[in-house]
Amino acid sequence: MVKKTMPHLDPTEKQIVFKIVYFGPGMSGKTTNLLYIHRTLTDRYKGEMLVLDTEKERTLFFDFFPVSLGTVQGYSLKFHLYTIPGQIYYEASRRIILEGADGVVFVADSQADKLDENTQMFRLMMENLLSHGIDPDAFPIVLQYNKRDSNPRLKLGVIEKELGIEGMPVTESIATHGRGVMKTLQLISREIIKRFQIC
Ligand SMILES: Nc1nc2c(ncn2[C@@H]2O[C@H](COP(=O)(O)OP(=O)(O)OP(=O)(O)O)[C@@H](O)[C@H]2O)c(=O)[nH]1
Ligand SMILES: [Mg+2]
Repeated sequence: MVKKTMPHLDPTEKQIVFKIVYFGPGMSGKTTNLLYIHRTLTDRYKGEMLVLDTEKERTLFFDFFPVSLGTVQGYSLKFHLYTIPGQIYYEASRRIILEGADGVVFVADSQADKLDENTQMFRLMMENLLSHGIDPDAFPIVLQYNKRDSNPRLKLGVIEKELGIEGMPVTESIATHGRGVMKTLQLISREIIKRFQIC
């Protein structure tokens, strides 16, 4: 049974809203993930996609769209999907967008020379979560190795090894082809709901 004190539960509207943030370094494929999900879902499940302040293909503030997943115990279940801007100087925007997140997809760039950018951004994300009072160790995070079509590319596991973390759900993807994108969304949704049920 869901707790009435949960901030994303709205008894008046009879809906539960979860916030999923796609985090990761610049150009890793966060917006491409959202665009693919938005294209794939039928109208019944999705709201309009908002792509804010884009310059060429770089996100300057965030992308957003809502997904409706049906009804649980009379409550409509929704996911709000966001991306952050990956360029390093948008730290303040990243902090704002991460606030109130229920889970994160960390979109890593698999190109062989991107290990440092990935780990640097992952560390920034952990700091951000802590600054919002979130314990990153007990927080739903899915690590997506995107751009698996790169050559040469990072081996699976190197990011976790470099960061000294383990046990995180991992997916592989080629977001431009949609490969692995829906699987990643399913995994993070499952992690979030699992945690919500425990609360
Ligand atoms: N080869 C390849 N290119 C990809 C893949 N995913 C995304 N891209 C390309 O990478 C570039 C950046 O993708 P975006 O989705 O805009 O990246 P982003 O993470 O939103 O970037 P910022 O908004 O700057 O943080 C685009 O040209 C995409 O087409 C992939 O799996 N493989
Ligand atoms: Mg983007």
